[in-house]
Amino acid sequence: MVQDKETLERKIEELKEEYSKTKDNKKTNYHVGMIRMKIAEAKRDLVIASKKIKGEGFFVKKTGDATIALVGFPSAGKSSLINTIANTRSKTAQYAFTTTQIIPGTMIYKDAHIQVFDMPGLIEDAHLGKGGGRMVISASKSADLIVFVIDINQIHQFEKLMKELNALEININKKKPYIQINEQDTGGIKIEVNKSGLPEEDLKEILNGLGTHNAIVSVWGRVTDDEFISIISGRAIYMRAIVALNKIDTLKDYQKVADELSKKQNIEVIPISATNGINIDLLKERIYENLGIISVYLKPKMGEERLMPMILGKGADIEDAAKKFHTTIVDELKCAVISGPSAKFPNQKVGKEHALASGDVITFIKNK
Ligand SMILES: Nc1nc2c(ncn2[C@@H]2O[C@H](COP(=O)(O)OP(=O)(O)OP(=O)(O)O)[C@@H](O)[C@H]2O)c(=O)[nH]1
Ligand SMILES: [Mg+2]
Repeated sequence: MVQDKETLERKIEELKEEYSKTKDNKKTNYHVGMIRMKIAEAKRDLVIASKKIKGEGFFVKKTGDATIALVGFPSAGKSSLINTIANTRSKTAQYAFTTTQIIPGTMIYKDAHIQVFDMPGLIEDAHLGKGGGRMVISASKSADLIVFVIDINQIHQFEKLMKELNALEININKKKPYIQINEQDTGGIKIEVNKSGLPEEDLKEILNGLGTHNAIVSVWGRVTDDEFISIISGRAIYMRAIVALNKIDTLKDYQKVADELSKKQNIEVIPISATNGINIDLLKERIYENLGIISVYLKPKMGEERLMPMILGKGADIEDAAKKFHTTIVDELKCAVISGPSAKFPNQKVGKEHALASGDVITFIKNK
């Protein structure tokens, strides 16, 4: 049954009241988790009931080797930044809500084509769809890395941003705890491994509450009850992010502010000025590094000058490079000749499992 807006708003208020009453009682851990889940669901229904949100299920076409999203409050300098790092002209202005659509651009760094999305500014309650917030967050989810753009004079906005993302079950810079659930026909719930930090009883109750009654379960990492629910219901999202702390030209002691923010929030912070061009190369380098990519260069034949760049994931080996180049070459591949950072000496002969490094030059050698 679809409930109307007023009913849902009332329901959320009631649940919040119940939540605040039960919150501090340790024995009701599971109950609290369930209330929070119900609140989250009611909020989602509210968004749908409001029908104000366009672009839900919004799709941004991904191109290039990787994608980043510039996310922040209005006037933080997102558009000024995309204009500096990418080949785009996105409108900038002193007033808020200058950007109303997602503007794509391309940043080229070490031959990698990194797609950049300039987003409309987020505001409080963005997760409820305010100011098109859900569209922005939903598009950000498709990125490989989020770059939070924060005005150094407004650093309190960082926590607000995290709150908006957390409300949509997006976890930032957290490792996803490994949870294994093998459903069975009978036998009840058997917990084989429990490194969650939660009592076994709580795990069982949550699983029962979500309709799993027979299963062999292993939880390999620490989780809260909310996170456990979020993961097993398939809604949890894990994303990497860094902070571009902008407008440092307006504050003398910017490094101290950057260090404090980084330490407090446990996130990498790069102090920059988008309009004055300070630390822009450093930011590009940190984006590239945090994307976990490497740039290697294929040389078709020994002695040839022409090099073809190829972008791979960190940890890739010769065979991965061959696969990306052409699927058929893998079967014929004998070895490779490499020069560069991963080679012991120029033109070293290496096998298929040789791990590559950024800047390597590779020539494939086929079986005759
Ligand atoms: N002093 C200073 N001003 C900046 C810097 N970066 C951006 N600005 C100014 O801040 C204002 C807002 O910049 P925008 O780039 O439009 O901000 P935005 O985050 O795209 O804003 P919305 O599109 O409204 O979300 C403009 O007047 C910019 O000139 C900077 O590094 N230093
Ligand atoms: Mg803008």
